[in-house]
Amino acid sequence: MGFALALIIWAITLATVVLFAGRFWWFPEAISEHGPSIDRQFMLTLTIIGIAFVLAQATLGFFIIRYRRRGEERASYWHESRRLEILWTTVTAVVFLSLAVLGQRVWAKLHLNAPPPGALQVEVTAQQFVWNIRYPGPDGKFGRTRTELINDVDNPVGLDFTDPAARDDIVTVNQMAIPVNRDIHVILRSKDVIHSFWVPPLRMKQDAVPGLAINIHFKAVKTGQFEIACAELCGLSHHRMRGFLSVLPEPEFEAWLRQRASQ
Ligand SMILES: [Cu+2]
Repeated sequence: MGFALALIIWAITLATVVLFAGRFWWFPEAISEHGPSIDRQFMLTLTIIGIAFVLAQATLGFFIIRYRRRGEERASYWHESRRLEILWTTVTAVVFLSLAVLGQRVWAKLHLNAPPPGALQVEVTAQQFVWNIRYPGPDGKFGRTRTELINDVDNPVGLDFTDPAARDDIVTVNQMAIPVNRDIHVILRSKDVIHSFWVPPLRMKQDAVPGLAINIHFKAVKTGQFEIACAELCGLSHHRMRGFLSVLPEPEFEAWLRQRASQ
């Protein structure tokens, strides 16, 4: 029995390693400037915990065989080794804290630093179960909004058209376009419950919280069509909350924006 159990544990360990190392089901290609540093951090963490996992499971199997029942066991009395306890607690803490500090650098650069000056501003307002995307229009200023003007048919963010700055604002539903190679500053809001703005190829995921305007920034360096998923269970139709992100060359983006403005 001891042998069989050890072999099963080793087989599961091997299968797990093959699944991860073979990358049969992996992330989509990163398209943002910061994406590779997130992927590097992920691989570093995965490699270190992978080694710890394999060592722990290999040792577990070994002990199961080494100390299996032979019918001649005798009870033994012993006390834990304080030196060993201190050693492995310290090693685990050092590895864990180092990884946390390294990861924090990447995260803080994105989430704690202000968006670079000149970044294109886009407001994303989540609601059950769509993404409302707003651009400030030619004046570069978001116009005033009032909650009592919100109307899901033709004014989803409640633009107040008595404010001249609001008249040229461009609002789309589930369709977001951004220019490639330019800093983008997204102001994230929610009208009802907590949602989460997630574009996997951007390596960017951020909760949208009612009552808060959360600022994130990123730069896409590859063009293409991508999906905006909601990564926070937000209601019965959460799975249908799906937007589209087009990363376009600057002239095409300008044309896209002009076309939206004329609608
Ligand atoms: Cu949602």
